[in-house]
Amino acid sequence: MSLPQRDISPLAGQLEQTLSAGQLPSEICGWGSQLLQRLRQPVRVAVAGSPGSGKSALIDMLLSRVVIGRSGNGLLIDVCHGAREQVEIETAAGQRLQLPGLLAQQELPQDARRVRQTLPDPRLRWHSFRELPLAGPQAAQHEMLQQAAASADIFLWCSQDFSGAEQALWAAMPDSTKDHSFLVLTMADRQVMRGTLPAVIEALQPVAAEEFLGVYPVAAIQGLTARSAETPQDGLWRSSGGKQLAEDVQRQVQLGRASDVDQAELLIRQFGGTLPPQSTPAATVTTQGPAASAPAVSRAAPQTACLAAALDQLQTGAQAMLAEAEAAGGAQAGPVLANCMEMIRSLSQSLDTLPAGAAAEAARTAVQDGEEMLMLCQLEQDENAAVDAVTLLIQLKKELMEDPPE
Ligand SMILES: Nc1nc2c(ncn2[C@@H]2O[C@H](COP(=O)(O)OP(=O)(O)O)[C@@H](O)[C@H]2O)c(=O)[nH]1
Ligand SMILES: [Mg+2]
Repeated sequence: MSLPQRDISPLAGQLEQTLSAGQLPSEICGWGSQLLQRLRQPVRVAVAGSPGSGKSALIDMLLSRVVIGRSGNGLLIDVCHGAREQVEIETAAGQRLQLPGLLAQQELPQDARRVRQTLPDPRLRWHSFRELPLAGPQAAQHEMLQQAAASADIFLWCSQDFSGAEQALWAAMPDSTKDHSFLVLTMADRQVMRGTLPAVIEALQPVAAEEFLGVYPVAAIQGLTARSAETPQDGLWRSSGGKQLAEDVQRQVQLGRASDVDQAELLIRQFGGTLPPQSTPAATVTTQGPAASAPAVSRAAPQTACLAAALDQLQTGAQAMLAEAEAAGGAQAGPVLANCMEMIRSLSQSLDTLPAGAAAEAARTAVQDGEEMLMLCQLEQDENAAVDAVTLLIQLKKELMEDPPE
């Protein structure tokens, strides 16, 4: 479950101004520029491993749909946010081809060298994925990883056994990368069948504790099935190991973001700038005040007034419920969940009254997805589920505010 993320572009703008005012000591300047660059791009998640280690399946699972599939075997693949589903292919001859749709549906040219997939998935605004295939001589893999360390914030290392050769490659990575990375034991279902999983985990635990945030056994095919089924299957999502990994990666993404925001605010305060008005401390549920998003509502076109009202109601209602759910605990979960469901249905009705258009369509999809997630929450009926459900509403509101249907 993803938590709401605040719009940090005003803060980035302010930081840029502070930097360009030229009053910063030179040693701070480099740091400031790097910080600005990080604020302006999504957190970059690299999914690395040998061919066939299950990288594509893992990314598809995290995207809840088959995006890569079996295509692009052995290629470097970026999956990023974009207005439409599109595949950009770079060939060895330096050609660039653009094809609409998903990589999984494409026949790639023989000499394809790298691929960039764009998707209008709102989660990709906050973090992008890069599939990083590791093959060839150890020295070449080492070189590739060292370069990748500079262009990725979080690594998911995919392997069935994290062999000695892999351990040697990872040992040479910078600590700053190790501190934000996960060891993913892929194809865990096979190991479960063979009865080998507990022993493998036990053997790897010490190295994982030292070199990663942890070891995560994942059965990606099952995880994807759970996420993409018509009736979402929370039990399977959990038991596939996908839920834990997805949540922990999400947490890292947010921690990284919050720390960048803190640093930017510190730098601006220290060097004479004023912070943008909506600048509040780190991005958490409780710091998301209704005031923060109010201007976007009032900018909405008249025909979206009913939507704006619905969104406002969503925000107010959600926050009240969140406070209630936190205070009252499990006893209140049922009514809170029912209330969330009602709110999202009324939002869905408001969207139905909007004129047709790509943005309205995207909003409908977002609300539909939200509805599905809520169904998932309802399966649990406990305090966490209630908090998740309300968080989801706040997140949904945030998404709709960022991309309001015209
Ligand atoms: N049983 C099982 N098979 C998997 C899993 N993940 C991937 N596979 C299969 O393993 C093969 C290689 O996976 P792929 O994701 O293409 O590996 P990549 O080369 O690292 O991208 C494919 O046939 C997948 O269907 C899993 O969790 N369980
Ligand atoms: Mg692959």
